[in-house]
Amino acid sequence: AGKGGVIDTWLRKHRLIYIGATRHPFILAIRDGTVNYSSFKKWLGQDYIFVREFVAFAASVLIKAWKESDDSEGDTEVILGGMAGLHDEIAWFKKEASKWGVELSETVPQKANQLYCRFLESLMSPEVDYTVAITVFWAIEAVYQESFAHCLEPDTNTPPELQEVCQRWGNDGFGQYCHSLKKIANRLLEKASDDLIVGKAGDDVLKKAEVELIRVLEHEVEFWNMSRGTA
Ligand code: HMH
Repeated sequence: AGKGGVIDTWLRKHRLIYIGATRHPFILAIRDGTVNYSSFKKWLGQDYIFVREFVAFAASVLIKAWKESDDSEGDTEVILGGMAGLHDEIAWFKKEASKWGVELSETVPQKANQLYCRFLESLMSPEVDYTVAITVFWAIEAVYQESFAHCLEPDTNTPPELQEVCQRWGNDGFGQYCHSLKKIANRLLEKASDDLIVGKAGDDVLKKAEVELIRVLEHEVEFWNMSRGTA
């Protein structure tokens, strides 16, 4: 891969869908202060359901990292740190839901959410390569990091009551964590492309990682669409 690694090469190649996921009208509405609060509440309830599913996916990635190697690179610590973050996030969702009057126990997953969760479930299988799974894991976290960090830039009109939400994924610590995940993914993708050169089975892994990355971006767009009530 060229400079910046495999991931940046793919993001350049699939730029439009990446922009679609990280600069969605729902995010732009938060950023310019025109967000519809019923959309926000819908997103909150649906994302809580998604995050619970995402915890199980994270656990499956952790197991793959642990099986993969001697872990001299410290992959499991990074993933475990992410899981600790998800633990906080679940508590935060409960607090936030009660603040906004969203009844989580009565929230039912909508179609786009169900499809996204089903997609995650398919990737929890032991047959799915660690390289593919960590690429997906990075992409899911990175979309939220990019999206919410965009709402915290100078000269935005993000409403004060939504600043904390944006901080959750837009803060520097979360940015660092996403960077660590990206480094792991790039390292493994680089290895898969080296395997390709020496005639080992790297082609399948690379192709699948790229395909699943695009699927993540598509699911993220659908997820935002659902929150806005356009899907
Ligand atoms: C739909 N994508 C969705 N929800 C999230 N909470 C994240 C990504 C980031 O964890």
